[in-house]
Amino acid sequence: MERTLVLCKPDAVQRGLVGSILNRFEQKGLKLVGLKMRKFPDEVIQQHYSVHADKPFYSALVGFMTSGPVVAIALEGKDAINCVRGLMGKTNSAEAAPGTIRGDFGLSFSNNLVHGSDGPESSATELALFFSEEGDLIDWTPDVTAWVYSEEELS
Ligand code: IDP
Ligand code: MG
Repeated sequence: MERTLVLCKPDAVQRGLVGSILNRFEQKGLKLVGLKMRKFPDEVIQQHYSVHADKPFYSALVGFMTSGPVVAIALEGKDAINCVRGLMGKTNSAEAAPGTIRGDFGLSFSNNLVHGSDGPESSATELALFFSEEGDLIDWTPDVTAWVYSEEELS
């Protein structure tokens, strides 16, 4: 099982799409293990996007991500990182496939509704950054687990 970080960006919160977005992940069978709404401090967002610090869009990106509340979601499941990236769709929402979150709900490159970790290292770092307090992440087993996965997949 893998864990990954999703952020519902300020455009998703402002447009009232948090429930629809969370629903996609829950319907897929991914387990919700953390949920937090905050206006995250500049330093947290700067650190989160530090890999893009030398890009021309970096300051606009940080400005956008601190322009309003963000909802951070921690998800767990088989191959959760790739799974979430697939459900999100391509970075440029105008090009994202129908059926994906960006493909169904957006048209913008920058205001593209969601962030998802892109690998095991980034997911570990990002989860530690956004869910840093004791008790932020919950270990639990949904009763439906045995129906989401086969016995073999769970062993
Ligand atoms: P990702 O969110 O699909 O992983 P990244 O390349 O990691 O895409 O870029 C991080 C975020 O920065 C994007 O989601 C988008 O909001 C923004 N971004 C990336 N490239 C551009 C660009 O060329 N113009 C404007 N914003 C961009
Ligand atoms: Mg990225």
